[in-house]
Amino acid sequence: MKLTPQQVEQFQEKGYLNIPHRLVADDHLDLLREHYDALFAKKRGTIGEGMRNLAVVGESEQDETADRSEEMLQIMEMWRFDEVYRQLLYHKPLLDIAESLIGANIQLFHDQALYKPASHGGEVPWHQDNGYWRCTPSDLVSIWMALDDADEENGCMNVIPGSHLEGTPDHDRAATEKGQLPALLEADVDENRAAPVPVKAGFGMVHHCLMLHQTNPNRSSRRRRATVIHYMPTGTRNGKGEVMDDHLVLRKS
Ligand SMILES: O=C(O)CCC(=O)C(=O)O
Repeated sequence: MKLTPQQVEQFQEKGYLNIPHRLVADDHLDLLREHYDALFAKKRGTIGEGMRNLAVVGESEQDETADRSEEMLQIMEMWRFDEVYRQLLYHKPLLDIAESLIGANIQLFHDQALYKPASHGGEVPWHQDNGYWRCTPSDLVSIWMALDDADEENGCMNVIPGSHLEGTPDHDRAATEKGQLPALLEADVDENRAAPVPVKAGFGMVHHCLMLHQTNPNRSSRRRRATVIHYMPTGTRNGKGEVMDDHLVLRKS
């Protein structure tokens, strides 16, 4: 289902949209959860080879003395490891949303799974996605889909509405009161403008790559599993100025 003109307008004004319809049916959601858990279980012992803990506090991710008590686990490019996630890239309801926002020539930038375990799930500081990517033109959009109900207690997205219209702030190495988070960047924001975006399992939110967002630590007894697909219009250039024509074409007009 394409977004309505009002929904597109809301996205253009705010830089994100809490998508009001389900993205996957219950049986599809179950399958995504099952494959997600299996991949995280398989990669648990292989930190540094496919799964990262973005919440490591120390001088570097490899630092042996680093504090790893918090976990914000990430598997990049789920689609390369799992057929169910490869098929998700072509899932019509998702591509219809992307098409409503960036047109019918759509390539994958990348996908990822982001897992905040219960009780000790780490934070993701304020950032713009393009603060990392540096793509041009900065027209990428991301669909963040909840595999568990995500709310303020277990670390749903928080956003700064309208921030995608305000340029690119500096991004510095992120730090918590415990020390540096070597994997993450952080931008300064006015938190008085922040708004939470709670999302039910099987639903999602879509955001612009210049919209500032963050997620809080998960101190609840519920885990928070999510998967994100980052879409780009064909012809987008990476941070080195190269057209990314080797990325998967997901839809073509
Ligand atoms: O899932 C999270 O906690 C962070 C997600 C995020 O930063 C993103 O999708 O760009």
